[in-house]
Amino acid sequence: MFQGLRDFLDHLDRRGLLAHIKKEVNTKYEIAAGIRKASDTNGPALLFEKVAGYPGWKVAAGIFATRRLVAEAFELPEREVVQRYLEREDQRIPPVLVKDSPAKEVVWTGKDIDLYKLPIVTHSELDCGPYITIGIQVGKHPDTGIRNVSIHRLLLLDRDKLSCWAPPDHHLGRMILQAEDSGKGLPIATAIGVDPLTAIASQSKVPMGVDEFDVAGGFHGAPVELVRCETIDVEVPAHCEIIIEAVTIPGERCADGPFAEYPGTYSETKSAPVMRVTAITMRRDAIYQTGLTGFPLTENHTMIEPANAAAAFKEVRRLCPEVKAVNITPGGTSRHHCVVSIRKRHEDEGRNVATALLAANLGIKLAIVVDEDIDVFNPTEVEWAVNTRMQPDRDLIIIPRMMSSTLDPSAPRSRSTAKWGIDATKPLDGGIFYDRVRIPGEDSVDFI
Ligand SMILES: Cc1cc2nc3c(=O)[nH]c(=O)nc-3n(C[C@H](O)[C@H](O)[C@H](O)COP(=O)(O)O)c2cc1C
Ligand SMILES: [Mn+2]
Repeated sequence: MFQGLRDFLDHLDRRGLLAHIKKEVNTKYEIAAGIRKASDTNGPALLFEKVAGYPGWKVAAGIFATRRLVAEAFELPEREVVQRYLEREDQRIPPVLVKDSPAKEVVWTGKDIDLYKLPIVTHSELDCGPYITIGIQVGKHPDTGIRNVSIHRLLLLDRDKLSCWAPPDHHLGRMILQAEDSGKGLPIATAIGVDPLTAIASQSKVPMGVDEFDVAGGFHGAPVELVRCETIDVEVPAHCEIIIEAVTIPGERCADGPFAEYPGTYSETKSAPVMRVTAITMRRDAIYQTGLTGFPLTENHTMIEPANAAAAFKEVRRLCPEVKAVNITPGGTSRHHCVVSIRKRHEDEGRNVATALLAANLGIKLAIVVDEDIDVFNPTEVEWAVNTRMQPDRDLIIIPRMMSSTLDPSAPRSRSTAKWGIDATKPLDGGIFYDRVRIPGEDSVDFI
């Protein structure tokens, strides 16, 4: 279990999964290009030790650049992450409040607040500016006071001003609008450099009214330690690196975008809430953290994938108790394509599973159902099943016009898409013509 980003970096270092970059790099594109390469080559997490224009600062980047790095946060092999996620997601442990935090060693308030002193990164070619991309935002519901934890990009607007891209279909966006209805700003704290399981728990699909720190506690098997902010009534992880305290300005909006989004394409310019920073506190030797969103895989895929796979698994389990494995695949942006393997007991069970996944409002656009002998994580095996066990006129299901959460550029209207399901399971009475060829002893060869 890791208390903060630092412990995790040490762990990655010991495992040979952290590259220390001594070459001086620029915050414009160069750091992001490094993350791009790490993701594309299944490479290590990155620690940039010399950043042009920001003497003394280190930037941790691509900490979740690959699925393997996410698995390291759970200290598990990649294939065991979803099962652990399913076991722990509902074993909630509430956080505890502590008095001291190293992230209070330096305190900037009033005229000392200056976001330009942080090494905030510009990521992709057409991005409209530098964004804080991987802080966790903590806010409290204006009526219930229940905390919400999530990740939203923040565009740097001024020394003490940031945008916060939190649309109303996300809990924080809804809370901003609810506070605005009564003419109030919403206090929002951004903690940069939190422990990895808290960052991943922020992506859990729990309903509004569930504090994601409780989920993080379940993942840790112990309560997350929180500390109070200096100028707003919000608590953040005590072992983080940097805390940005802010309040949204009711009614104020700014242009946000273009921004390289998770489909691997750009989002149009949107109108985002603006917040005023009331304090910045940090460790004396704080490490800044950035993450990439863009063409898959990036951290906006790897971090969200376990939550999506766990949700899909639960959905399938409702109607088919013999679910073997679920893969929310990278090419479907870790959101929209799902491959599931089942032990089917009825000829048409695969069709029910596919349509249930498409109807479940999980954002799944394509559901492929295969038998238990197919490894859902192996694209060749899945394609083989589609080739040898599926006939398009019989086994393809197309559902026109469904509501969906998607930034898919091919969508005919915002948040609308057609969906498709593929039943690539073999017939129950298929006999040896459908069986996968095997050679006795193929699993125990010891001479090569
Ligand atoms: C690296 C990363 C960046 C993200 N950026 C945004 C963002 O800018 N805006 C947004 O609405 N969601 C973003 N998300 C997704 C939300 O954080 C996620 O959907 C979260 O579960 C929402 O929390 P909620 O269920 O409490 O609304 C991002 C996720 C990750 C992993
Ligand atoms: Mn939430």
